[in-house]
Amino acid sequence: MNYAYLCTLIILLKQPPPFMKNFIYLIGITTILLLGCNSKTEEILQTRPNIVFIMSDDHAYQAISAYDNSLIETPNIDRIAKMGMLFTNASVTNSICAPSRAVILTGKHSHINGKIDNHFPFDTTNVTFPQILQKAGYQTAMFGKLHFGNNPKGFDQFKILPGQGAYYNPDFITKNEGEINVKGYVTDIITDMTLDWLKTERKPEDPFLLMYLHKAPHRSWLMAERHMEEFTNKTFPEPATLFDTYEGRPAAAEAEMSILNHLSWTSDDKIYPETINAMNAQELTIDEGRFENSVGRMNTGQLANFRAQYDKINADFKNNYLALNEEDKMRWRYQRYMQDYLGTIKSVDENVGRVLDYLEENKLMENTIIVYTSDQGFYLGEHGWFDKRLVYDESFKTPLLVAWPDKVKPGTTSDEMVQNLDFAQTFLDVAGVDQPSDMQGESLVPILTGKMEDWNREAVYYHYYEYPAEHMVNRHYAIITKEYKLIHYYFDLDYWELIDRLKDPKELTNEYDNPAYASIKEKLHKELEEVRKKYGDSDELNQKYINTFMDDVEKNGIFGVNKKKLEEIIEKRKTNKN
Ligand SMILES: [Ca+2]
Repeated sequence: MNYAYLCTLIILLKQPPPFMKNFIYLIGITTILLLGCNSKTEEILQTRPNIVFIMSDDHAYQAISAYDNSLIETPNIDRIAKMGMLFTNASVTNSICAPSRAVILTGKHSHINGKIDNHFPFDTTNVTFPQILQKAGYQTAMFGKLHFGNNPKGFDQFKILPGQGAYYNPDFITKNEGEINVKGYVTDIITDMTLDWLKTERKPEDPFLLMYLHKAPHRSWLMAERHMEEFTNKTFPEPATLFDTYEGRPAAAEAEMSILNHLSWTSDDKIYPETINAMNAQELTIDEGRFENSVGRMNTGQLANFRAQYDKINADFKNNYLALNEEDKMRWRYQRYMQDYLGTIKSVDENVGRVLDYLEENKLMENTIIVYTSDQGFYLGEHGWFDKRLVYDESFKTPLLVAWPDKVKPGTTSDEMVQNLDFAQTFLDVAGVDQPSDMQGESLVPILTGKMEDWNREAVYYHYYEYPAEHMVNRHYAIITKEYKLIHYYFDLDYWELIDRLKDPKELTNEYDNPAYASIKEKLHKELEEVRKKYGDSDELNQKYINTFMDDVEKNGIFGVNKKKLEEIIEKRKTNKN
């Protein structure tokens, strides 16, 4: 009996198909007993863990029942927390889609990996952790939304949505089949692709990295047909800060993320262009393009099911909306927003359940680390907002649930300040692969396995760049500890905010000029300078990124920005230069 045969037997023994189980088990045990185990076979027995990385797009932790069940029940996502650890202070370094993904893949802050905003494509000369894992013998696959402006490197298989992708009948860019169109609902399709890969392409002899990435619940929200009746008839509790007046926080006041004023009537609220035309009211604008790109993609059957529910909403809107006062208009739009946003999450939860079931049924749970996260959080009416970007908790924090049987104690919680910056090194650590010294995160394995003596982080760094752009959130950087946030808005506004996280968890008061916080302020300023130095960020880099962005905006324009405001910024920049 040769060595290769023995290896095959041992591998089969570890993950046997059910019908072969007893037979192989007997032969395997006999073989091992006859030949004994040398060091090479022991090495094979110590197989490296599989990694299943599940990420949704814009999934607020407020919409996961393991965190908070006042809006929705997510029993399947919650299974991961029950099996493992729920992080209550997990955050991102830059709360916006593609930059977050670049941080996750590179283990480097935005100012180092260069992907600071959604505007410019990702620099593919960056080394990513999937490339390293692939070289180390991992089988790698990615399905769903990447949102990078280019294709992923280091994957044996991928099927990704172009850009934001579509909810209905989406197109995919694939590694081996070119661009394809698939009929159906995007969350179901991404899951079908994932399960299909697990069933037919996964090599049982290799450990694998599977990135299963949902488009949902990204705007413009379109839920699966099967959830439309239930969710369009629900009423949700309002957040306490729905009517925030932004006192003492000028950047928040300038942000264009108001549910009342900045959602699209057609694509977000699903008010049909014909309804708006019939109402002939100045406050209602038609965004035909966005409507066409979302609802317009439905086929006849899908559209009939959609209209069966949304016709009633349009009738109610037409008959009642304009007579409401401003507060009630906000309430109406908040309910409309929540119904559709949470409706898309229902199918994410169902589909995560399908993948967990498969892993369980095929004995893949035991040696697999499963992560559920989002590329950042999202405002669900807090401060009157939808969207993300600002360093306030609902978008700065992100859900993070990690299961790893036998390694992570089931049902545990951690409030450590962990970030999306840490994923790359965590996965390399899990795989037993060297972590490149220029990565800037830290492995979360000590926290996961209860070795807290190896973890001592007390603050994290945040930096948001995309301005002037859609939603008009000023550029800002910040240091965040468990107790405080010190934030500098530096373009186009220039001022500081200090938030007392424990006293003011809703983040409504800027304490920066409050004398009671003088010594805390001083300490935080010092720590902020240290953390910027540690990560290699600086005012010079800020200026470099402003120049690159504004030079391009002045030449090519930018989508979704108020023309007058943009001209003001350009004019001010010229004056400052001279
Ligand atoms: Ca996102």
